[in-house]
Amino acid sequence: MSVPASQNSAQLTGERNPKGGNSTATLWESFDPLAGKKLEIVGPHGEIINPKWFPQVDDERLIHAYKIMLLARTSDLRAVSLQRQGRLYTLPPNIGQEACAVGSAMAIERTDWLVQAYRELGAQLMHGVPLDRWYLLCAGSEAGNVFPDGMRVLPQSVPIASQCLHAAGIAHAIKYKGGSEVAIVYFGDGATSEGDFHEAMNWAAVFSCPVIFFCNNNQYAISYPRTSQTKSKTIAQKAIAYGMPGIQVDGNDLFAVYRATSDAVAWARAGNGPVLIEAETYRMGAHTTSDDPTKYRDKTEEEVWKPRDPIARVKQYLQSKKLWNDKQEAAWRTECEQQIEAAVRVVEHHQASSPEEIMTHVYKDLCPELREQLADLKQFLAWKEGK
Ligand SMILES: Cc1ncc(C[n+]2csc(CCOP(=O)(O)OP(=O)(O)O)c2C)c(N)n1
Repeated sequence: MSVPASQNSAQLTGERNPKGGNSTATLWESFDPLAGKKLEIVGPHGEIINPKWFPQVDDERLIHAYKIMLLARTSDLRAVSLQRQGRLYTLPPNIGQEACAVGSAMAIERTDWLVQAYRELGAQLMHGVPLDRWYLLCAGSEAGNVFPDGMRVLPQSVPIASQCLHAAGIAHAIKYKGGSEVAIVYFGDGATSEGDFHEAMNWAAVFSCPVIFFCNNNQYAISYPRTSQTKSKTIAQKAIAYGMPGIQVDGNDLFAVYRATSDAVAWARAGNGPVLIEAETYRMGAHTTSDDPTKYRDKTEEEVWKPRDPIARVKQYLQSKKLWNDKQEAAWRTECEQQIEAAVRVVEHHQASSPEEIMTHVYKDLCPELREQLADLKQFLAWKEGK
């Protein structure tokens, strides 16, 4: 189903750039976040609004990206419905952030490292992760964090921003070993208020590590709005303090996300060090299925973002170029349903994890404190079951 990035004919039409390239100005020089510049390429109706920076992407690859966005969306909606039926546990919906996930993962190769937070279903699928892994994790199984051999994907990270350090470490190792791979790490706007984010940015910049810091600025950290948690006008500008390029992009525009990430990957691969990308987007759903966004945000705000749906935008672009039609849409939606059914069947036939696995999956030998905690847990579960 997936098309490797290397098959991508993406010859960038706009000014090109990584150091040593043939260009006049880098993307980041042209889109200085301190000057209020943001990269936008395709508008809300699929119209090209900034042809200069339009990435020339192979049609097949673009259609593939659209299909993955749709698969991520339908899988997400289905998972929320299954959670409401008690068939999956608490999960963080991805809806609204598909362009961020798919557009960025589209820019990396299979040999590169994907270091995710917990809202990157589209990136996982784009990188070739089987759909059932995501459902398995939502069903509480650690098997969801075990990827096919050789796949360079880290487990989902729930401790906020900790994965930024993992990515910086991986990128440092790549550099030390003289490799040409890059690592891309995802995190939210809230994560930029954590120490781990700052330590990782500093380390990566000082040692010129090939890592792309990708911030999904979806406007909220649970109920806390982006505007209340940092005094910086943009998140992208935080890069400047660390001595690396930073760029703000329209995160609901697949083309802008892809263009910025492609340039960042080329920049990092060429040995120039890290880049920070801030993708401005909106979490259309709840923070998790345990959350109620009506308690802290206005319905009118959600209405403002609705017409900016990242999937509708790509669809309109494809249709305007006669690359996609209603018949193909209906056929792909049926295919999505079949893939989801198959993944759900895997989950429902999977043996449930034991409580011990919470600890034994992580540690080879348990220390006395953990042994004690495990004994307490078992005692509690036995009491709960009335034994
Ligand atoms: C170190 C840490 N502190 C607190 C939490 C509780 N927590 C879970 S999600 C979340 C908000 C994260 O917001 P953001 O980084 O913007 O990502 P988003 O969920 O919006 O994608 C918090 C505080 C946590 N998981 N880890």
